[in-house]
Amino acid sequence: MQVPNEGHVAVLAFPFGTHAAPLLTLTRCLSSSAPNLRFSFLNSAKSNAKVFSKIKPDDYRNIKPCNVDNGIPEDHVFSGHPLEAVELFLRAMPRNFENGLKEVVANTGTKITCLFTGFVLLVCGRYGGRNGRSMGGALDCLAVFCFCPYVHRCIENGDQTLDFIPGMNTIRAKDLPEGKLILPSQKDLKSKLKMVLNVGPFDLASPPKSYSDDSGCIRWLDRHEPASVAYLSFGTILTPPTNELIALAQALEAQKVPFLWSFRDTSKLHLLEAFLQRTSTQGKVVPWTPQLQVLENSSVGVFITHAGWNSVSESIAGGVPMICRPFFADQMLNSRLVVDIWQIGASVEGGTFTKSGTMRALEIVFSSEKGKKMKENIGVLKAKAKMAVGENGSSTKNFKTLLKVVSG
Ligand code: U2F
Repeated sequence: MQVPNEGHVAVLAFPFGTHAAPLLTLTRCLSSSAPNLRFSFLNSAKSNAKVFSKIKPDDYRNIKPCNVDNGIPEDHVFSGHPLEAVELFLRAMPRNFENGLKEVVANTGTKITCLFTGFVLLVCGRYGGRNGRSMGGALDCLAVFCFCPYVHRCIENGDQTLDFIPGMNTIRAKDLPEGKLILPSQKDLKSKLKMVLNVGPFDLASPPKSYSDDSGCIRWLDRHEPASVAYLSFGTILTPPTNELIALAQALEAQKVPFLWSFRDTSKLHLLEAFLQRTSTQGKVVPWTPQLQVLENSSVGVFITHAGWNSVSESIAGGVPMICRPFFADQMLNSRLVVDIWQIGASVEGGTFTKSGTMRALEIVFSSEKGKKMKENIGVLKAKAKMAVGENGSSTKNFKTLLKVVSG
């Protein structure tokens, strides 16, 4: 086998939610186009095991998974808070990545020629990396992160729009990601973002060849009328609170909408026991779906989502309008893009699921002129996305530039 010897790219992944998987997809695209480069994929052991288990070793010959410390002390007892592991990992940063980088340099005897990160990080620029690269979710979200220190100084109330940031005049302060942000100064970051290359969606460029569907979701969907089914999923981290789960179930039952529900936290299913019995022929509730293929199935008419970036992108690729109920991080901003800017979805009145608000949102998407327009708009966006990843598309061109930059 050819030994990669023309450069060493260190890819630093954020091991929570659906961050590492799309970063690995991009790394695989780069590595197959640049077989002479060596890629080290630095990530927590748990996340590395998960994302690499989904691909065949032949598909990542020049990528080596490298595990970094997850920051969890040996005798640690988890309190049950959903963000505890994230907090511990962030506390271990950047030391854990620094140690990981030292280790891969020592083990391979090759210094790092490019640092490629799944999130904005302070370690760029050290360890011999002359190229610091970053990728994340929506470009608008990255723009907001870049301006964050400035934004927080300028806003007076949540409804104020961000018209002091070029191109963001319809985004409101309350759409911004909350919480702590690890950011260099605005001046420092601006000097690093000399080039912005928007690439993807890669699933449209090279759709996965196979998928598993243990619960028979696609067979079930195939039995339904075009654009008649509501698909529900809230990603890989969260489950809506109990009152909202009940309101959602009541709305689906009252509207008699066929539904496919990816219900992650099965320990909460007992809360909906009576509903599940009454609706056993109307809907299907499963712990996991092949979401990409679900959204491409012509029977799906709406996606009820938390507006995680991958879900939004996959819904656009499938041409399915959304009902957004964002919870945290970039989800408010993504939802605002979907609902108000691209007009390819609806929000729920009051921002949380109630029976009447959800019924109204379903009516809008399924039966109103506005809903028809959303379907048209998402069709246009899907076509643009397809064009972007086509032979002469913007993503393809940007990818070639990125390849040159990464190859040094
Ligand atoms: C975090 O988001 P999540 O991981 O919770 O949600 P998504 O970005 O929407 O990604 C969910 C992925 O899981 C897949 C689905 C998406 O690729 O296709 N999936 C599936 O295949 N089957 C299922 O039954 C359910 C999901 C974070 F919370 C968000 O705010 C960020 O936007 C996001 C990306 O950075 O990461």
